[in-house]
Amino acid sequence: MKIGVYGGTYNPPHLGHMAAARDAAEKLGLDLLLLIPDNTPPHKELPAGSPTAQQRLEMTRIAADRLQTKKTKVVASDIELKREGRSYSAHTLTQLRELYPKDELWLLMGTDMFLTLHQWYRPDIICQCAKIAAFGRAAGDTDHFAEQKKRLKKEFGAKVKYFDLPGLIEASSTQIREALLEGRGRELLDESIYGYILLHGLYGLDKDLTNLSLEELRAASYSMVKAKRLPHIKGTEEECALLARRWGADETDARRAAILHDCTKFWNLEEQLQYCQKYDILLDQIEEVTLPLLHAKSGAGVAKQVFGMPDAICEAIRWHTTGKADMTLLEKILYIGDYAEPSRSYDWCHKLRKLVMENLDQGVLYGLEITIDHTRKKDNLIHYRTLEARDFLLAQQAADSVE
Ligand code: DGI
Ligand code: FE
Ligand code: FE
Repeated sequence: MKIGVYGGTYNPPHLGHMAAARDAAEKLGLDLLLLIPDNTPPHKELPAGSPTAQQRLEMTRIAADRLQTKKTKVVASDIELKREGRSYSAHTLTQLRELYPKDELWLLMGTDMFLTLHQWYRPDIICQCAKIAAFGRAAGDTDHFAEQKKRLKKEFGAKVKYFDLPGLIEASSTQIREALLEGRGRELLDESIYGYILLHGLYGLDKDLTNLSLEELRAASYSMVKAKRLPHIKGTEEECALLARRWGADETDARRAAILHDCTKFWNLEEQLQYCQKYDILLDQIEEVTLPLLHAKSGAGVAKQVFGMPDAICEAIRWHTTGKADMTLLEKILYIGDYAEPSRSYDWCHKLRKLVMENLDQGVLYGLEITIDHTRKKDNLIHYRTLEARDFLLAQQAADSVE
């Protein structure tokens, strides 16, 4: 296996880091890339609003998740945060060598690091444990690289590869922290990492979370989920906006409900249950043991507690998985927008998409029937609210046909 090691303070991880990581992974053909936030020395005074080590790790985890491809698995590693004191690459690489005795290790670094590598702590150990991959940040950087490569080879037996990474985003974390203080800089960050900073009020950002623009709400919500769910959330937002226009609901409310509807989807059972207990969210017997149903309840809670959403939106989120009898227009739109959104590709989606534009209730009924059918086929318990929702619409239909 080819393993890349890319360390940094990641305070915060930004698009420059991400572009370098992505390009290097591709150029080197890495199977695994480890992003390793370092341990800032404990005696160093950190400015107010600085993230904790755990928060830097969380942001690095988001970056790793966004960088993952079919070819390269990307993981944020806490190997340096777990070690006391200052982080030395020589120690980290020694540890990684033991963990991966047979694999090829590549230490990734930018221009400044590469040109000073001989002055690091124990460059001999570093060069024994890993090959060095240096990337030039600015055009012309690699001009100086040949000389340094020769020196490292002669002194430490280093194996070095270097390359230009054209289009590498020029950014430094220091610059970004300063920009964030002045309300700028988000264009230098992945949207979800900006969302994390917003949500946790880091680097002096103290936005009122109950009064976010749609753009900010998206960033905050996306920061809570994995990359693989983003196309679904974006698709649901567009489908709900379309349905809101078609059926005369408030489009912004429909968007806000969709943006937040799955924000707690990746919480595990324990996190779900703890949250619901903390905020007195009552669960029935089926919900208590059925993880896929809980994100609707906790999501509604977060929409209220964190983002101060109005009740109509929270209720739509609360009922988006099971549905219920006598749903409001917004509740129906989110319930069925979640199914009909364009990134889903089941064979029934095409029919559903047409149906919801012709007759919303018929569309909702169709969605409920599909859920009941699927749940039964998997031998799972069908939630009684789902059955009530279906029966309510069937009764309404029967009454309509009598009139
Ligand atoms: O969150 P999404 O995947 O976008 O969609 P969703 O909120 O409708 O959740 C779908 C999941 O919920 C899927 O795994 C099936 C499950 N589910 C929905 N209704 C029921 C159910 N599971 C059980 N056991 N019983 C239900 O009635
Ligand atoms: Fe959901
Ligand atoms: Fe969903």
